[in-house]
Amino acid sequence: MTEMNYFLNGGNLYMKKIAFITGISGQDGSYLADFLLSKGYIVHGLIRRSSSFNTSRLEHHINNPEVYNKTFFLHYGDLSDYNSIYQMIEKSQPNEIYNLGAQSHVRVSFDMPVYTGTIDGIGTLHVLEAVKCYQEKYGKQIKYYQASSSEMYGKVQEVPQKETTPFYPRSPYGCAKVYAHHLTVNYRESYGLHASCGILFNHESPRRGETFVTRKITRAVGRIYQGLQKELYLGNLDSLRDWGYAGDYVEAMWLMLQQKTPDDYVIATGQMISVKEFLVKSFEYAGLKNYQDYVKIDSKYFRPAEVDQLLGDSTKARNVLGWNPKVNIDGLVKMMVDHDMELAREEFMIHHMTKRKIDSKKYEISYS
Ligand code: NAP
Ligand code: G4F
Repeated sequence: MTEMNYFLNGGNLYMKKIAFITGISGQDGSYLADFLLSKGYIVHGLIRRSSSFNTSRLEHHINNPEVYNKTFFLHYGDLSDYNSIYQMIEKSQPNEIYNLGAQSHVRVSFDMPVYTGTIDGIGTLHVLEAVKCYQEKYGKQIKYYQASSSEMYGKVQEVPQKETTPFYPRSPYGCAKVYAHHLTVNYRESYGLHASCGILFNHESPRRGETFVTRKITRAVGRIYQGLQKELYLGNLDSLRDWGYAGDYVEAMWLMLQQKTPDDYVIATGQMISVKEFLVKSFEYAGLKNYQDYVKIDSKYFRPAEVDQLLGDSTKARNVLGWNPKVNIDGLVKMMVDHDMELAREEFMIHHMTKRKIDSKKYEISYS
């Protein structure tokens, strides 16, 4: 234990809280790491071995010698590998675990159902079992957060959806998340784990993966504006989503683990718009009038079964946790388009400086 593990408050020395995050290199994991470090936590994260860099969202911590390997640590592991999870828990001795790691792309889960079930379903079981075994061995409680999803409501059984709404998943991803959700509730009820599920509706940001629809749109807006891309290929424009800001949603995860009693909470804005409306807002904000001039429909982006609409009722989280989203849909569009206009401007400058020919197809073709 070094002085980094303690903090001084009112003349007393306290141990810093320790958090362990799976999926730390993803959108939510990176915002959660920022949030917990700002609260004085020591943060450990699980990353996968990859042949290319997969830590771009964490570079501000990796490049900060005050933080890296002092209060912020990364460890190689995989949710499919129970040993790596258990060893990391023994090594980091966390007070809180946030299980955010997943194959999180719904369309891809139809192509890779077994892998998605293995990571999102059995991977969750690995983490829960490791927590249970660690608690039994050392008698120390670990609070557990499970990244459940509004995809579990699928073919929605009521509008809006709340904690008691029955699940009707429409994809291998949704099915795996339902399994992981029920496992978490079962470990809470069977073994007394302090385990909570956040049923989070879609949340986006400038760090959103580029194959999810909002980011795909805002990236294209920036590149079209700069003349780097001519067309944007999309699938179903009619589906409706309740989109919030990821930075707001990670606070809700933390709030769940600060409660005396574990429970499950819907986290959502309560506002729903269509993919088409998101398109219009993004193009108009950038000053590009007719989105129809650029958007083409490609059947490869449609799913075998679609989730037509998702609208969350987060009354419970607002009343019990005191959680409220700060960014609305227009604020989100502005944040993402502003960010991606700047990114495209930098890309354009590189083309300009290197006199590299612009190949718009490079940006237009993607797999998911
Ligand atoms: P994301 O950006 O796709 O991040 C997923 C993370 O999981 C990445 O760090 C990824 O690592 C990691 N991962 C993937 N496979 C793994 C494996 N086999 N072993 C260990 N780690 C693995 O997803 P996100 O948007 O941050 O979402 C976080 C969690 O919330 C996910 O569980 C997602 O299903 C759930 N969720 C998301 C939303 C949303 O709207 N964003 C809504 C509800 C629930 P790499 O970086 O190496 O790929
Ligand atoms: O951005 P999406 O891929 O998100 P989706 O499927 O709603 O899933 C996201 O939110 C879930 C929470 O509800 C998370 F659990 C999950 O991990 C993920 O973060 O697609 C949104 C909508 C869909 O209806 C899709 O069919 O946009 C439609 N869409 C239309 N064209 C497209 C495209 N989606 C993608 N990814 N790419 C397209 O070209």
